[in-house]
Amino acid sequence: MPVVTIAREGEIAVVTVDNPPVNALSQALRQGLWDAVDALDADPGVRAVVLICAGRTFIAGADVSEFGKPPQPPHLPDLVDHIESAATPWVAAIHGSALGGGFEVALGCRFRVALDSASVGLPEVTLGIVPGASGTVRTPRIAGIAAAVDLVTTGRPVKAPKARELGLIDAVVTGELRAAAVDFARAALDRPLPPPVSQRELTPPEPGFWDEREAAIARRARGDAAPLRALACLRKAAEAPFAEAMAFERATFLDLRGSDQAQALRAVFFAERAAPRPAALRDIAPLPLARIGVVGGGTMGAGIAAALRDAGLPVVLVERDDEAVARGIANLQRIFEGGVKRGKLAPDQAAARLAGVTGSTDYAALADMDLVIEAVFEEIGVKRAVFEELGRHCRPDAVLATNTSYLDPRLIADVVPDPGRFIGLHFFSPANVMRLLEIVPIPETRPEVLATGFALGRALGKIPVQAGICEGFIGNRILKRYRAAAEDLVRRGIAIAEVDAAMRGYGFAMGPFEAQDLGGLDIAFLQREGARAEGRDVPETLGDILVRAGRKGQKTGGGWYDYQPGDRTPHPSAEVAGLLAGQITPGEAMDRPAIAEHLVAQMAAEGEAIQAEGIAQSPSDIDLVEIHGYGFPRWRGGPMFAARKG
Ligand code: T1G
Ligand code: NAD
Repeated sequence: MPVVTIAREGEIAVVTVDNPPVNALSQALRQGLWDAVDALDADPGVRAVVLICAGRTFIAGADVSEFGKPPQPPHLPDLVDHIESAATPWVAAIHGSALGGGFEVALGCRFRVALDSASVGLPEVTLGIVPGASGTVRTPRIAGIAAAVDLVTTGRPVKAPKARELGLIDAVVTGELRAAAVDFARAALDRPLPPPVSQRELTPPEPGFWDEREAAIARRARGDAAPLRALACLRKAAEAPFAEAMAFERATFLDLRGSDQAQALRAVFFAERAAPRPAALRDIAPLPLARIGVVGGGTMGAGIAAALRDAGLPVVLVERDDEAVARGIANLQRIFEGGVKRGKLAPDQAAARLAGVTGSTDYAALADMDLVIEAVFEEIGVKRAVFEELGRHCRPDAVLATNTSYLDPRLIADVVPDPGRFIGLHFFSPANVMRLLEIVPIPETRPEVLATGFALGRALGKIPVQAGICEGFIGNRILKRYRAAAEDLVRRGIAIAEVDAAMRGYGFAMGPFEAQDLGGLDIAFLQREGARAEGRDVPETLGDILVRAGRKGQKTGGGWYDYQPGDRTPHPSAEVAGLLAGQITPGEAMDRPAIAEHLVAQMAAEGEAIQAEGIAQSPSDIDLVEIHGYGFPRWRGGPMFAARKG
C-alpha cells in the first residue's frame, strides 16, 4: 500500500496519508508528499489540494524511532517549503493530533481546517529537542510571539477551538472532515489567497519580554535544556530574517537530537508507551471494568475515586460509618472544586463528577461491582476484616484489589475465597494526579486479573508498572534506600541543606529532607516502630531521633528544618543540629554534583537488586516508577538510565 494516495473531487485533489499507527513522517511519507506536490502542480485541472490522513490521527510528527539514524532526504524543512511554494494552495484537514513535524507540514499549507475534537502542538521539547522544520519560525508569524513561546517551550498541545482563536487553525468543523475541507477549499478559491506564512511579518514583543521569559523557563526547566534552546530559536525568529532563523532552528535541532537529554527523553517516550501493554499479556482479554467500588474515603480512597470519576467511571464508596462517608464525599468535593479553581473543570462538570459517586456504609452496595479497590488504614487486621466482607458480598468473579503500601498482599488475600482474583493496585498520592500505578500480583493472581489491572491503568491514563512482592514494592523500596543514603551523608558531616540543594541541582523539585518535611516524618517512623514491635531489627534512623523529639515535619512547625508559621521556606535548625550532634563523624567533603551522583547511584543499586530478584520486569519500568511516582527528572531518563550512561 502506498503511504500517499491522490483522489480527485472536481478541481480539488485530495491527498491521503496512510502510514499507521500515527502517520509519522517516515522517509517514504516525506518522499510521497514531495512527489504529490510535483504531480499536482503539473496537473492543470487541479486548483486546490486537501491533505488528509487515514486512521486515528493527522500526522503525529517525525518518526521518533528514526532519530538515532542519519537524516534521509527529502528533509522535512524542505518538504514544508515545497508544500508552501506549490502552485496550488494546500489545505490541511486535521483530525486527532497534528504534532511536531505534522503540525509543521500543516503550517506549510495555505489553510488549516480541523475537527473540533482535534489538537495541534509542538511537543518537541518533551523529547529533548526543538521543532526542526520551522515550528519556531512559522508559528510566531501566525499566532504572535507570546503564544508561540507558550506552545513551543511547554510542548503542550492546544485543542482546535483554542488554536482557532490563536489563528493557527482557519476553520473548526464538525461532522465529515473530508467533505468540510473540500468545501472550504472550493470557497477559498473565490477569495484572494493570504500570503504564505513564511512571508508574513512578525510584531516584536514588549521590551523585557525575552529576559522575563528566560528567567521563568529556566526556573521551571530545572536543568532540562530544550525549553531554553527553543526560546532562543523563537528569539532568532523575531529578530532575524526568515532564512537565517530557519538555519538557526535547524542547527539547534541537529545539535540536540543526539544529546544525552534527548536520548533519555526518547527512551522514556517509548517506555511510557510500552508499559501499559506488556507483551506477556498481549493475548489475554481483561475483565469488564464498568462498575467499581472503593472502600475507604481518606486521602487515597478519595483520590482513587476522583481518578475513576475523571475517567468517566461510576463509583460506589464504602466507609465505616455515616460520618466517614460524609468525610469521604467532602474529600472528593474538595478535589473537584480544586479542579474548578485551577480552570480544569467547569462547575457543572465538577458537580457531575461528584454526582457519580454513591456513598454507603453497607457492603451489600458492592454486590454487583466488577472491581473493588480497598484503601483503608494500613493495618493488617483492618484490611483482612474488609476483605472478609468483600468475599462475602461481592460477585465471585469480581476483582478484589488492595492499595497497601507495605503490607504483604498474600496475607490479605488469604481471607478471600478464590485469591486468584486478588491483586495489589498501588496508587500514589494524590491518586488523581500522580500517573504511576504499581500493579502487584500475588502468586495465585490469574492472568486475566493481571490484565484487568493494566486495563484499569490504561483507562485512567496512568503509567502501570508490574511489581513483585517485597517491602515497599519497587518505588518505596528505592525511596527507603535513597533516604538511608542521604542520612548517611549527614552522618558523614554533609549539611542537610547541602544534600537537598544537590538533589534540586540534579533536577528534583525537592531534596529528600525537604520532601520528608512536607509529607511528614511520622508515617515511616510508625512503620519502623511497628516492625520493631514485631521484634525485627530496625536500626534507629536520624529521622526517628527527630520524631521522638516531636519534629514530624512542616505540620509540627519543624522536621529536618525549622519553619515560620504559615511559611514553607525551610530554615536550617539549631535544634536539629543539637539533636544529631552525637551521630555525626565528619568525613571527606563532597561537592553537590558528587552528592547527587552518589545518591542516584544508590537508587540504581537498589534498582539492580530489585531487577535481579525479579521484582521489576525491566530497568525501564524502574525508571518509570521513579519519574512518575517520585519526581525523578524526566530528562535524566531515570536512575537506571542515568547509571547506564555513567
Ligand atoms: N514516531 C514513532 N512512533 C510513534 C510516534 C512517533 N512520532 N508517535 C507514536 N508512535 C507509536 C507509539 O510508540 C505506539 O507504538 C503507537 O505509535 C501508538 O502511539 C521535525 C522533531 C499521536 C497523540 O511527539 O503524542 O516531529 O506501542 O499509544 O494514544 O519538528 O502517539 O503501538 O508499537 O501514543 O492514540 C513530535 C508523539 C515528534 C507525537 C496518539 N511528535 N505521539 O496517541 O497512541 S518530533 C510527537 C503522540 C518532530 C519535527 C520533529 C501520540 C498520539 P506501539 P500511542 P495514542
Ligand atoms: P487515611 O487514613 O487517609 O484513610 C483511610 C480511610 O479508611 C479512612 O477514611 C477510614 O475511615 C477508612 N476506614 C478505616 N477502616 C475502615 C473500614 N473497616 N471500612 C471502611 N473504611 C475504613 O489513609 P490513606 O492515606 O488514604 O491510606 C489508605 C491506604 O492507602 C493505606 O493502605 C496506605 O498504606 C495506602 N497508601 C497511602 C498513600 C499515601 O501517600 N497516603 C500512598 C499509597 C498508598
